[in-house]
Amino acid sequence: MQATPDSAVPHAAENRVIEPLYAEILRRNQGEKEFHQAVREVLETLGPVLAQRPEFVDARIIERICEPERQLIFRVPWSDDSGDIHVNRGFRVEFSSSLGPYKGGLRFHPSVNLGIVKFLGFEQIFKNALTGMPIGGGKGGSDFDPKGRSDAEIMRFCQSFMTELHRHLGEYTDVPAGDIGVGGREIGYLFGQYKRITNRFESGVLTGKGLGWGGALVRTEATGYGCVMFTAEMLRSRGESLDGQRIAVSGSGNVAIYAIEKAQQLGATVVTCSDSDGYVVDEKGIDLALLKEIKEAGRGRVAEYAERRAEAVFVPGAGVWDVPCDVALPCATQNELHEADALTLVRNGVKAVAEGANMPTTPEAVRVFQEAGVAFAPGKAANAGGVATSALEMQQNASRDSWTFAHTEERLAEIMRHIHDSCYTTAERYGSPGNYVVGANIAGFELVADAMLAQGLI
Ligand code: NDP
Ligand code: 2IT
Repeated sequence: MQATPDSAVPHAAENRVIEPLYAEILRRNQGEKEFHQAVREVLETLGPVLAQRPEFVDARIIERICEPERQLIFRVPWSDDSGDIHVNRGFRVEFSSSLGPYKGGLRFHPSVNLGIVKFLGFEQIFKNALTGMPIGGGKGGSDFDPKGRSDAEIMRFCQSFMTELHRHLGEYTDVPAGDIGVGGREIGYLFGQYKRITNRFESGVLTGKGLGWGGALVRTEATGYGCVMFTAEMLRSRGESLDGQRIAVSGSGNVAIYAIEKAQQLGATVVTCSDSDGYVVDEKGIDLALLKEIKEAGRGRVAEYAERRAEAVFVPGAGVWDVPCDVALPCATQNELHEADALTLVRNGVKAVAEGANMPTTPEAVRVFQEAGVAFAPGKAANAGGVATSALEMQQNASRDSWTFAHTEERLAEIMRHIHDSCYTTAERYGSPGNYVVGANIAGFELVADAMLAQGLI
């Protein structure tokens, strides 16, 4: 994936507080380009709030918020089915506990490194604040590649990973969940090992659990559903709806599949999905039952979808953004939608873009959308439904209760409306009406910064 080179904060020359802070962050976190990108995107929007709240500057909130409370890096040795030994690297970055226990997913993908975990953990702080739930920010994972591994290999890897990580977790301390490469199967193996080592059935220590042993209805669907609910709110504020819209989705994992499902429920036609081999275009609309069978049951590739469905075409080695659409939902990974893609989407008449993935749109592409008047929802707002429903899972675990699908989905819809409205009104209040990036960053930042002020210098 292409990343953005380090450079000074754009438009920040006038802001004498933020520019030296960003320079110092670059100096102290060398080579962590995705972390730099995520920090820059937040800092370049904070000028107006720092001008109104000088106490945040005096208390050095930015310096503190950009430095994780704790960073863990550990060895994960495991043996494959042939008895050969492998050594991977495990990470957990416990970024902020101002609003609650550290909360955020685990990613297993060969590209994982400290900079990627830190960008994800940093985003998570503000995202979790926006949900209005009592959760701090963290993220973790490993450079382990689960592709092509047997269930037994995945289990041994998860057991080795948790053998080290367990000492840092707890329902009041740090509560991981899934992300790329970590779904229900992995959470099961991780939970089993945690339980075995600690001799505690501590349901609230992980979220995304199976429904029979402490999991919550709607958690599987929540990120994709929430992203589409947020999109519907953005369109509603412009007097439109999703009904009849043509949608391009990238990715074909957990987030993409349930974004497609909710979009179809709301009357839209989704014409694409993808994986790292290429994309599928299906003018009749994605056959979701077939996609789920290939991806969820078979752990297969989207190319197989086109082989099995006459209406569909597979385009190898390319992204989906050349396909004309009204709404674009990037749901695969970071920096997957570039400036040239954004220009193509705008030329083709896109009206709204919502990030199901974390930071899938490069800063240059975000600017293209904003300058063209496209409604653009950053991931920390649009994909917050997943972690919000994780917090609902923790709530159910704490009260030893379980809620119905309908009740939980209504809670999710309420939360997404709340996030939309607080981003919208915050952007207006700080002089950038319609700018959800400004709204999300400032609304999330204020909540965390106020808690930090109240809790003293820690
Ligand atoms: P999955 O592992 O279920 O699916 C990931 C999808 O993205 C797959 O289709 C995968 O294709 C594709 N992908 C991953 N890495 C790359 C890459 N480097 N290049 C091209 N395609 C890639 O993960 P999720 O659906 O859970 O996560 C997708 C995104 O959503 C991530 O950015 C994640 O951080 C974010 N997110 C997830 C949440 C959740 O609850 N799961 C919550 C909020 C955000 P392939 O199989 O070929 O690798
Ligand atoms: O990026 C994310 O918000 C997630 N992967 C979900 C985190 C969670 O704790 O549910």
